[in-house]
Amino acid sequence: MAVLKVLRVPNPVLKKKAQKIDVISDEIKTLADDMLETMYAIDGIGLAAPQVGRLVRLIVIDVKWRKDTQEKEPIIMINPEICDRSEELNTYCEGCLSVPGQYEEVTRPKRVTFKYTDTDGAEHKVEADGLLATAVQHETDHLEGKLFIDYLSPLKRNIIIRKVKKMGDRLYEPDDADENGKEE
Ligand code: QAP
Ligand code: CO
Repeated sequence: MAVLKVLRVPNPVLKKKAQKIDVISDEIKTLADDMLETMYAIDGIGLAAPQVGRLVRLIVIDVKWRKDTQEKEPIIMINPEICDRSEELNTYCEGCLSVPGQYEEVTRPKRVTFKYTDTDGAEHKVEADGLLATAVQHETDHLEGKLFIDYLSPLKRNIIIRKVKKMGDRLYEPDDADENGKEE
């Protein structure tokens, strides 16, 4: 298992469409495990393969994870697909490991039905609302090269990209920001 490097905006790989997975190889299973380890290591609840530089249709989600209790409920989804979206909408303040330290409200369908294949090759169909519904939409967007900041105005988006660029490769723990001083 390994913690992988997470690409950040404006890395062009994040704008590319990911390819369907035909064979659930050991390589794919290892990638999924590494993505989970990466996600937990940097406090995420969702991660898509393109974020670690792999353009395949694989996402991991754990909306149950709590750092304090170490409670985990990881879901690995291969070739996830949203089948149905509710007309009712919901607004959630979203973040993304590829857009560290930045959070903005995004409005999406409140409930979705989605399907995916698990690492044993079994198909699942799930109806979700709440955080899981938002997370699945956010992560499947990554497979289409779409980020949550693409729902914002170009002005807001550019400001966010500039801020992330300025962070360079630094980690985004609050302590880090303090050490390096000067916000502009
Ligand atoms: C996507 O996002 C998501 O900026 C997953 O400094 C977003 O895990 C699903 C994170 C909203 C559902 C609702 C972001 C961690 C994690 C940061 C994440 C940061 C540290 C984001
Ligand atoms: Co994201």
